Amino acid sequence: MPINADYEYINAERAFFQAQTLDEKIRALEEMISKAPSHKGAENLRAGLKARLKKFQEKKEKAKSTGKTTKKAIKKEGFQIVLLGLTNGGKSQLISRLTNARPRVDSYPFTSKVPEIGTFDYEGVRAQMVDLPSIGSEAFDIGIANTADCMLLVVEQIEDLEKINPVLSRTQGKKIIVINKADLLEANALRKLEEKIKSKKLNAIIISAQTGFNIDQLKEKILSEMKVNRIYLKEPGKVVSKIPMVMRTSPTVKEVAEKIYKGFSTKIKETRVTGPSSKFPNQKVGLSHVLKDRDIVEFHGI
Ligand SMILES: Nc1nc2c(ncn2[C@@H]2O[C@H](COP(=O)(O)OP(=O)(O)O)[C@@H](O)[C@H]2O)c(=O)[nH]1
Ligand SMILES: [Mg+2]
Repeated sequence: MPINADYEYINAERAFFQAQTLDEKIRALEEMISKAPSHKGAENLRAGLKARLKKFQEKKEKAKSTGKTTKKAIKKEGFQIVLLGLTNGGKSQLISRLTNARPRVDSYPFTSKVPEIGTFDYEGVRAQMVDLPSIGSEAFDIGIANTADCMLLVVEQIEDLEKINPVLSRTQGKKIIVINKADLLEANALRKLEEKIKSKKLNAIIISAQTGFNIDQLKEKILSEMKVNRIYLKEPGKVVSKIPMVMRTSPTVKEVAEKIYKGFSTKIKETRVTGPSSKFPNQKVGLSHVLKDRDIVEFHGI
């Protein structure tokens, strides 16, 4: 926030972040420019705003002349996780931590112009991860987030959520608040932030995309939010398969058997289960038994 930003400017900025169309954004930016502080210290701010307005206007002209939008098509394949946040929050840095994608990480605002895509691959679960352009940038498009299974709201402070929440009205996936740049906090501030999360009952985690602090905990959280069910198969007398079957809802033994034996599951003589859904290891269960995440299933007699 600029020095001595007054109330009208803050309002205009809020309108800008909530704007969903190009026209609304242009209007809000014009308002921001007219309400921006006029003193010398805010020169950079005003120049930056004008440059952004110019870009939006150019984009509008382009859209008019070609008659189409500049959306990049992203196919949803299986599970999808979307990164959302304001510019500079650390989304690009985070997707490099969590996936094989290596987008540009930059302190210059609005670096990411197109969505970056990577594969999140953790404990047998694969998901497509999309790093969207920052909210407020001309390239931002909420469309993809509306159908995502999980959203990571990447922020530097809890207050940033006020600018993110308004665009989430049509999203359906689980939301995890990811408070980044923990490495910049002193122990005391970190503890206070943790307390705030607890008292407000926020589904939040404090991380550092740069140092890797709490990244494994974040990965676990993503898995538990997506409610994946990993079913490991074991052939009698052999070791457990390393790669699980991943299912969205808790499957029955019959559903798993049908996936493997396609129409022949009735030939199974006996099923043994070891894991969270079994009362004891190697429990004998029927076809209607409901399995849980991380169960090991062994089919006999087929
Ligand atoms: N100190 C610190 N800086 C970070 C962290 N994550 C990202 N940054 C810095 O924040 C700036 C913006 O990061 P970037 O990933 O490009 O943000 P984006 O605009 O949300 O994609 C860069 O200068 C990064 O080096 C972090 O965990 N700690
Ligand atoms: Mg980025």
